[in-house]
Amino acid sequence: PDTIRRLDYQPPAWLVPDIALEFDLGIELTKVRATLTVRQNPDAARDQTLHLCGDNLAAMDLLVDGNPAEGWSMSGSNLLLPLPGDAHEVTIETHLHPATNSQLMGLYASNGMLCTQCEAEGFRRIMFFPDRPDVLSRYTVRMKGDRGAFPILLSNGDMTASGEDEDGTHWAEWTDPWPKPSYLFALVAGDLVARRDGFTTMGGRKVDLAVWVRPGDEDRTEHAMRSLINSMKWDEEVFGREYDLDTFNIVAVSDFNMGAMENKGLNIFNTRYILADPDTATDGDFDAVEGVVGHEYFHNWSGNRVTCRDWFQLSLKEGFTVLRDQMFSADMGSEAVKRIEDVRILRAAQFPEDSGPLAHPIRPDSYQEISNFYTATVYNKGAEVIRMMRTMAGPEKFRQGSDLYFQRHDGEAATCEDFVKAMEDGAGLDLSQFRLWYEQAGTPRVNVAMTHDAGSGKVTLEVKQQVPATPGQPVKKPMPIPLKIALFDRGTGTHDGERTLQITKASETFTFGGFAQPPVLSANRGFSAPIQLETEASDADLTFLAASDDDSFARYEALQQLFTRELLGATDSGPNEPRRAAIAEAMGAVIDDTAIDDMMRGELLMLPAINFLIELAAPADPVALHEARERLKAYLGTRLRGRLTALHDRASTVAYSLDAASRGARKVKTQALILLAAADRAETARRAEAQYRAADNMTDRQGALAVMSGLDVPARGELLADFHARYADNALVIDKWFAIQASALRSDVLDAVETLAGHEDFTMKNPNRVRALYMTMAGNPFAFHDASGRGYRMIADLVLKLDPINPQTAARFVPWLGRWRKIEPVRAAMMREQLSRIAAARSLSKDVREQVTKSLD
Ligand code: B3K
Ligand code: ZN
Repeated sequence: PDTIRRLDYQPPAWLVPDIALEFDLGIELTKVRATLTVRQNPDAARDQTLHLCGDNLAAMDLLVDGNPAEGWSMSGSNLLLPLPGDAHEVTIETHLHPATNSQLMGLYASNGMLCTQCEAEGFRRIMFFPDRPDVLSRYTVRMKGDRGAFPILLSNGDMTASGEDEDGTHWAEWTDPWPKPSYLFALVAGDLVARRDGFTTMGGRKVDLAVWVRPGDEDRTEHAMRSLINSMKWDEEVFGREYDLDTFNIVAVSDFNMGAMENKGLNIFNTRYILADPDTATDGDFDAVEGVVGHEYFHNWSGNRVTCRDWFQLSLKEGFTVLRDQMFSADMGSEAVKRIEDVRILRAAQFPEDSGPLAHPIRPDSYQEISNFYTATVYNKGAEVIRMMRTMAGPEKFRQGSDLYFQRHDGEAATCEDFVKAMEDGAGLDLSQFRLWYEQAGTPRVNVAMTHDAGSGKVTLEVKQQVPATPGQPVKKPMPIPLKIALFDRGTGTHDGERTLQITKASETFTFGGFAQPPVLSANRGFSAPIQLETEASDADLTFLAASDDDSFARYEALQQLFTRELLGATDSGPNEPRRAAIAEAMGAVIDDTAIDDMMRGELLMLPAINFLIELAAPADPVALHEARERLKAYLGTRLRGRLTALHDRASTVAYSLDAASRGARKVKTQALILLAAADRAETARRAEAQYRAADNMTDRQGALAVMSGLDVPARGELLADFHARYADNALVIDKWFAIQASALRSDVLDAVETLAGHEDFTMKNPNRVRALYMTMAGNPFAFHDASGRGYRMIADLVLKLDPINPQTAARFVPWLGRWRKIEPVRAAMMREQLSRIAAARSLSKDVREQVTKSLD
């Protein structure tokens, strides 16, 4: 397989300043004619051959300056066209078959409409083109199609002309004045309705906004539209970024590989990140809509106006844009809760990646299939890296850095190095050592040991770091780490101010004076660096911080560490009684604490996920961890029964609204049920059933059903059937119905998944449905790590069956099996065996091949 390397980058020999595209649309057959103006790139080595990427295409017509092209050839699926001069006009026609495009890359059909997905390399499935992000062109798109089948015709930019023809067809022409790479091209044609609104930018531009959905879905678009307007305003206020077209369209599509796509002026979304109303979407779904709408909108500057030179620079747009969407969501809701949620995602998704066979730096050095690099590392760790720059610079200086970046590179295809340099110059930082965060993979392990000298009142912190070896990077250099700490006085419960330690070496010490008594160390406050921190805190210290830390993340973290200690210890030597009692007391205090809101309380009551514990226990027995976790839940549910039922009762009186108090009430309700269910099944089942039946919103209904679905009670089947019947015509809710059953902590969960795979609502063609069933099962350690190895077999079967249909989505299941090194030897061998079985398949996509080969190493 061909490996592409970052250091092999060469600028393109030919540029394409303009492209005109004409589409004759049809679900079965779409004809595309493109006219490219091409000219030699003065900044590249001269090459008289124009290299055009293609994927599954044939050139039905090929002209150069109006005459049939001569001497052209195919090299694999790419087209090589010799050109005599410096500038030419090249015309190419291709024929596409959208109805059979199950990969959902390029032009495809979804529910009778036509839409595109081009990032990263989908445009080459539409037209022969230098399909690389450093070739920027002005696009004019003319499309025509049947008025009845495709009443709405959309593309990038603004509509510049339209008309009707006698034969029942109509046409529209869209022009995008902003030069863009081919991955940002988009087209949508279909029977759609819009929620419309408007936004006036800070410079006075009046922008028409529309959210396009299938008829019948328009009532569920209000939140998406509000999120869009909030994003536009927020980006002006916080980053000084203004929108730059007269039109901004969003289209929701039900068959989509990812969450959404930031095509210039025409964002295309997975329906799950657009459609939301209280009856069908949970509070978490509302947040996801807001976050993804914001994310795609923010790409208009961080991604579109400044794009990537090559795909190794992906984190340039993705890491930065994730940081921007995180900051936006924090400003729209609770900053403290948002930070905890983001760290939880990082630990559950990115830490395992960073310590496994697929580990890569946020700026990878090589790839075989770029689709495999849309990872938690590039996205979420990428965001953490830029967040550290912001922490070091402070918000004002950081803004100066981002202003300089946008100003310097507007209209360009830039690199991560360009971003770092702009931050150095604009924010006044020295980032020479910091660049290691772009080069080295692996989560640094940082150990902080504290000593206190009673005589001098001095406290010494000895900080040691070690970056673990990762594939291709056996030896690492020490990283620069901004570590926020505070030293608490045990008596008063206060500290003398937060400090940021700038760690730069493998080992160094920091000394502070004025401590008559040994203080309590609070470290990595706010999760100031994406590291694994080890301290020698006693249980008493952690209990103290869980109760008194003024940094809400640190408070959460102290509780999580207590949980983690207990759960990891319990698998070897059973429960530690004093520690369990301390945890129960701390949890009780969390329930009683009137100074924190319910949103935060719900967060603090959550036990760490098994998939995070597996990381720490490696090699882990996942079922033993699960059992320890259930035992701790049962213990806490029993010890805190009175307080948890009172909490559930109190929260149940709060009326539905989207404000924080009401959302918080719903969050603690479900958390209380989860703990109570482990202690008293029958009584909790009654409570959950009552919550389900009384629910006037999806959060309560889904929360109750998820708890019920883990219990062996007669009402379980009845409620699941009720849920299905009630929402039979709502695909997104039926996804939830699949997911709730696949996430159940029950011994028959794998039987259920097998039955569900044969259900009439199941289809391999819809990625949301496949993920609802199988991604949920793979993430349910109780199911996936079943001692029989059946969960592993089912995922391998899925990968083999899905690969010919949709390789990109199939490849996303491989990393679950690739975590075999973290698991105890008997299961690890079975996981490997399934990887080998996939690897032995006669034909595999590049996507799956790369992931499987690397995972076996
Ligand atoms: N940029 C898109 C990613 C699409 C990748 C498809 N292989 C979504 C986003 O990050 O906004
Ligand atoms: Zn993105």
